[in-house]
Amino acid sequence: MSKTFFILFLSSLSLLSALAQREEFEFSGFNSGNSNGNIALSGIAEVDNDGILRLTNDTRRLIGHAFYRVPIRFKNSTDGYLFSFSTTFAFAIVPEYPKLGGHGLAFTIANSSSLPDALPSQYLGLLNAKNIGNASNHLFAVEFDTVQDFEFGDINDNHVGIDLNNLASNKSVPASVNLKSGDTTQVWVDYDSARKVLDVWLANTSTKPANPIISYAVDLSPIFLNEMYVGFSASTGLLASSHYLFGWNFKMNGVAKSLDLSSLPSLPKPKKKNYALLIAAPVSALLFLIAALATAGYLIYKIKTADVIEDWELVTGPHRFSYKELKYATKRFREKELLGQGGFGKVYRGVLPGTKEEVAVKRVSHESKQGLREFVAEIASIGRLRHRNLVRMQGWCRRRADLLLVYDYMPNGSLDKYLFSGDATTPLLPWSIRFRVIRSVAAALLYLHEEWESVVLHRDVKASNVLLDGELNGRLGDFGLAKLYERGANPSTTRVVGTLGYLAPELTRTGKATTATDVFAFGALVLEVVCGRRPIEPKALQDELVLVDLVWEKWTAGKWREAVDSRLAGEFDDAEVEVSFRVGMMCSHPLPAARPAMRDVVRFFEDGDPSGVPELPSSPPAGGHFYEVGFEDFVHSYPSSSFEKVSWPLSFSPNGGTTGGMTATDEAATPFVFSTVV
Ligand SMILES: *[C@@H]1O[C@H](CO)[C@@H](O)[C@H](O)[C@H]1NC(C)=O
Ligand SMILES: *[C@@H]1O[C@H](CO)[C@@H](O)[C@H](O)[C@H]1NC(C)=O
Ligand SMILES: *[C@@H]1O[C@H](CO)[C@@H](O)[C@H](O)[C@H]1NC(C)=O
Ligand SMILES: *[C@@H]1O[C@H](CO)[C@@H](O)[C@H](O)[C@H]1NC(C)=O
Ligand SMILES: *[C@@H]1O[C@H](CO)[C@@H](O)[C@H](O)[C@H]1NC(C)=O
Ligand SMILES: *[C@@H]1O[C@H](CO)[C@@H](O)[C@H](O)[C@H]1NC(C)=O
Ligand SMILES: CC(=O)N[C@H]1CO[C@H](CO)[C@@H](O)[C@@H]1O
Repeated sequence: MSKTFFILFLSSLSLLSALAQREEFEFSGFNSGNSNGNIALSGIAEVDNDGILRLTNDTRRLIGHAFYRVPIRFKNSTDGYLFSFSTTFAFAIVPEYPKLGGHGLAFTIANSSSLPDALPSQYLGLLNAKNIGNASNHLFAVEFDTVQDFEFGDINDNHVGIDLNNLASNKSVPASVNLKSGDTTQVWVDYDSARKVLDVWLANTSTKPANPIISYAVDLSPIFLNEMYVGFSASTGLLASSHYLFGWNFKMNGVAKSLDLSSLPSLPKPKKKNYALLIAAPVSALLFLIAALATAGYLIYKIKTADVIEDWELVTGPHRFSYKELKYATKRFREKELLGQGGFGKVYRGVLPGTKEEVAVKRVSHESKQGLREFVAEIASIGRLRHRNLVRMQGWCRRRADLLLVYDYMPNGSLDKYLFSGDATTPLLPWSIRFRVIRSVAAALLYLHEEWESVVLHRDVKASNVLLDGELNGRLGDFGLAKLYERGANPSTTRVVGTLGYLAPELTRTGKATTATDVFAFGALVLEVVCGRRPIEPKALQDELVLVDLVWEKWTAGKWREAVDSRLAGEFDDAEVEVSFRVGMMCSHPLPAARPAMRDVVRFFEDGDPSGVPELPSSPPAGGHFYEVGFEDFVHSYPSSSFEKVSWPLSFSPNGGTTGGMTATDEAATPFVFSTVV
C-alpha cells in the first residue's frame, strides 16, 4: 500500500468522522471522556464528577442550559428540505418538596446555544414575556413540565408538551410517569420528515414502549433554520427542582439508540445493606447469620412500624390514638373516605370505633424526622387549644414518617366552597352569616395571638382553612401546621409557607411569620368574603387582578358598594360592610406596623361603627398600588388560591375531585402551598 494512499485513507476517515460527529452522537454520562468538551453549558448548568449533568439545583429562579457545542445541519441547503431527526435522553427531576415540582425541563432546538434573553420560572429558560409566540424565535421544544401554568393553558402539573415558538404547547398530554418522582425517565423524540409526524415516547425503563404518548402531525420546516443547536433547558421559579441529565443520544436521518439506564450514572440512592460478606462466609455460619438477621430484621420491622411514643405523650395520654384505631376508623384510609387533599397531606373521614363519633383524620408526611419530632412535641400544646371558633384537634398518632392528626368533623365543609363553588347546589351565604364567619375567625385569631398562654401563629389563614360547623359558625382549622413545613430537612433554611394573595409582602422578603402576617392574611380573607372574589384572580382583567387594589379604587371613588359580591343583590347591612371594608383594607396594609392588632379588629367589629375605624390613608401606600408589586411574575405561575377546588383540611371536596392525581378529574390541580427558600 503506498504511503500517499494511506494518508488519503486516514484523512478521509477523519473527514468521515467529522461529518458523522455533526450528525450523530452518543453520550452515556457527560464526564469529559464521554462528551469530550462537546457540550456547551450556560446558566448554572454543570457536570459533576460522576458525569451527571445538572441543569439546575433547587434554588429558586435559576436557568440551566446545555447544548451540543456545534450547530447541526437540519436542512438541505440546496432545496431547504428538513431532514428527519431522532433523539433519546435520560433525565430526572428531584423537587425540593416531594409533590411540588418547579418548573421543568425541555429538549430544545434553537438558533442559539445560550438563549440569552430567556427567563426562568414558567418560561423554562426558553423565551421571555416579549417574544412568546413570535415566529422569528425558531424555537422547537419538548417540555417536561411539573407546574400547571394557567397563563400558557397547561393541562396539569405533570405533562409533556410540544412547544413551537411558544410556551403554550401546540400539543400536550399528561405524562405517563410521575416526572417529579426523582426516578430516571427515558424519552425518545423522533421526527419523520417524510410523514411529517413527531413522536414522543416516555418510560422509566431502558425499553422503548410500543406506543408513543404523543404522535403529532406537524410540518416543522417553518420552525427550523438550516443550522440549529440542540440541547436542553431547565428553570426553577418560586418552587424549585433539581434537573438532571444522565445520557443523550442524537442522530440525523436515522433512529437514535436507546440508552441502557443501568449503565448510566445515577443519583445516589439511600444506602442499602450489603450482603456480600454473608455469601463469602461458611455455610453454617451463613445459615446462623441468616436466622439471626431474620430475627433482628423482624424485630427492627416491629420497632419501626410501631407507633412512635414520645415520653411526654405518655403524660398526655388521652390525646394519643393508636394507628390501628385510626386505620379502622378510616377503613384503611380508603379512597372513598377521602375528604380532600392539600399540600400538607390527605384528609379522610373516619368513624371512631368506640364512640362512633365522626372525625376528620389528616395524614401528614414530612421529609425530616427531626422536624416531625419537634412538631409532634408542639402538638402537645397546640392540641390543648380550645376555642369555639377553632376546629378542635382531638389527638394524633405518629408512625414512621407519617403524622396522623385527628380533628372534629365539620359537616358543612369549608368557606371557599360557599364563596366560589358557583354550582347551584351550594347555597349562597347571606350577608349575616358572612359577617358572623368573619367575626368568628377574628375571635379565633385573637385567642391564638393574645389569649392563650403563648402566642400561636396560624400562618395559613385563608378561606379554605375556615370550616363551617352545623350552625354555620366559622371555625379556623389547621393552626400551626404550616410551621412544620417551614422547617425543611435542612434547619438553616427558612421557607415561606402560605398561599399567594394571603402572604404579607414582608413575609416573602424576610421569611419570618409574625402576628402581623396573620393579620394581613385575615384582611385578605375579609375582603374575599365581602366581595365574593379571590384575593388574586388571574382570570380577571389586569387592573382587577389584585382584589385589594380593586377595593381601594372603588373605595377612593366612593363606590364601595360596587365592590360587594353582586350575588348578594344589595342585601346587606351598610354599616357592617363598611366596617369590614375598612378593617380589610387596614389589615392589608403593606407596612406591618400600620396593620391593627387582632384585639382592635375584634373591637371594630363589635362596635359595628364605621367611624370607629381609623381613616384609611388618602393615597395608596405602595406607589400606585395597595398591594406591593413584585408578585407579577409568579402570579401567573401560582394562581394558587384561585384555583383551589379542594376544601381542606376537614371538609367535603365539592365535587370529589382532589389535587395530586388522587382522583382523575379535569379540575385544575394546582399546588396551593406557596413556598420558597428565602
Ligand atoms: C444552586 O446554585 C446556585 C448558583 O450556582 C448557588 O448559588 C446555590 O447555592 C446553589 N444551591 C444549592 C442548594 O446548592
Ligand atoms: C439536497 O437536495 C439536492 C437537490 O434536491 C439533492 O440533489 C441532494 O442529494 C440533497 N442532499 C441531501 C444530503 O439530501
Ligand atoms: C440566528 O442566529 C444568528 C446568530 O445569532 C443570527 O445572525 C441570525 O439572524 C439568526 N437567524 C434568525 C432567523 O433569527
Ligand atoms: C418578533 O420578533 C422580531 C425580531 O425580534 C421583531 O422585530 C418583531 O417585532 C416581533 N414581532 C412581534 C409580533 O412581536
Ligand atoms: C402552535 O401554537 C401557536 C399558538 O398556540 C400557533 O400560533 C401556531 O400556529 C401553532 N403552530 C402549529 C404548527 O400548529
Ligand atoms: C415506572 O412507572 C410506573 C407507572 O407508570 C410505576 O408504577 C413504576 O413503579 C415505575 N417504576 C420505577 C422503577 O420507577
Ligand atoms: C348550608 C348547609 O350546607 N347547611 C347544612 C349544615 O349542616 C347541617 C347539619 O349537617 C345541615 O342540616 C345543613 O343543611
